[in-house]
Amino acid sequence: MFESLKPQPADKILMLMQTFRDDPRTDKIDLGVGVYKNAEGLTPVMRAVKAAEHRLWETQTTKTYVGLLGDPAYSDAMIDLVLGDAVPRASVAAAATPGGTGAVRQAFELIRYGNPEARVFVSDPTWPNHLSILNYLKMPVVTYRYFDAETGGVNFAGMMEDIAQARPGDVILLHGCCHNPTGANLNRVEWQAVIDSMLKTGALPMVDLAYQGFGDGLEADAEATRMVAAAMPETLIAASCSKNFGIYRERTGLLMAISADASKTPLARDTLAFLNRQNYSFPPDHGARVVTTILTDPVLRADWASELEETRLSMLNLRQQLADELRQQTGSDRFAFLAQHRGMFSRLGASPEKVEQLRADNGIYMVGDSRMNIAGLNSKTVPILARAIAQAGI
Ligand code: PLP
Ligand code: TYF
Repeated sequence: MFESLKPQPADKILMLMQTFRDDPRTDKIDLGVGVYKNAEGLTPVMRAVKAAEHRLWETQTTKTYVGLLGDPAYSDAMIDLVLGDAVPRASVAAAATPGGTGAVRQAFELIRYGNPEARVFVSDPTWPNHLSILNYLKMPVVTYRYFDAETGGVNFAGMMEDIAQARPGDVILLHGCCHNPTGANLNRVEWQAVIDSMLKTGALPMVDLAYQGFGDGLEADAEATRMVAAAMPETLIAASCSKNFGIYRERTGLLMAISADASKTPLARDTLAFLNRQNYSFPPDHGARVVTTILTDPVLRADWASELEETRLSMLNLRQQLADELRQQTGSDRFAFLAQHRGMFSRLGASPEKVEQLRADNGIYMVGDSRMNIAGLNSKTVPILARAIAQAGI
């Protein structure tokens, strides 16, 4: 049987990780995979995570199975973090998942299971795994215009035109904050217009929230998701703890399905449990328990939030520094959008040839679509990158 398997294209982002590792140059700069790195280029375990793990090690007496939906205390803590009091708790069904990707996958499965006709509208561009999983599940995909390469911002008029084509039951996949891969985001007024459009067409929103706390702050980054959830009769949310808790490899995510009223929640919850059982049975627990320990302990929570805030501000500083440096090096304002973008990523707007040139000539690694991980920079490498961009004539 194995000989009949077809080779699959590799994930470009993960492939780049390996090429970077294999590059012998000592002054190489990694702006590839979306992992936060501090000024020393390290991805440390957050203080509160260490403390929570220590506490768990001391107090945990069993590792027996938990439940198909994971620990209810984890769902409660995460629903509180993501949704605040935007919707009644009783209208939210939630399932722990292996990472945000697990939540995305389970959300797609739920959509396909509930409405096999549903088309999923995704931004152009979007995180490549959205497309890869949708194609794998043989779900119909429609792209909506999103990024305006001229301005580095959102092509909002194009987006509105495209999502207006949704039929009742179609799904609009939205990045809750810190759009991956572009870094360009909607403002509050634009979010409201998207909500009005979905109310008009009868489309169902699915929010992918992988970077809460990396953009404008923990509360501000959840605002759009909360607006959507409060306004729409039904909403799906795929949340990830990988980045904001720095627990990438623990695989910690949550899928939330918000119903119009609490009477629908038990069926949604049973379906989420059913879907977990079909795919991996019980979701991973360790990361979820660490997150719960942090979020439910005021001291750990405050320490976590403050370390996350430092992380966020360090990325904002790098953005500003890079935009300033590029203004000096190029004598133009055309990269000012870098300081407006939010989150880890920015799409620079360079051609694949120029991206390759930066890699070959300068050892600067960004994804082929010119997505840069801002956290891969530090105050010493910002001027090096700016000079290279200017010299390459980007
Ligand atoms: N969604 C988006 C847009 C992402 O960028 C990521 C990756 O970090 C994820 C979801 C899920 O990440 P993970 O599965 O590592 O939690
Ligand atoms: O976009 C990124 O870089 C992160 C990490 O298959 C990632 O979301 C990249 C590729 C992948 C899974 C995660």
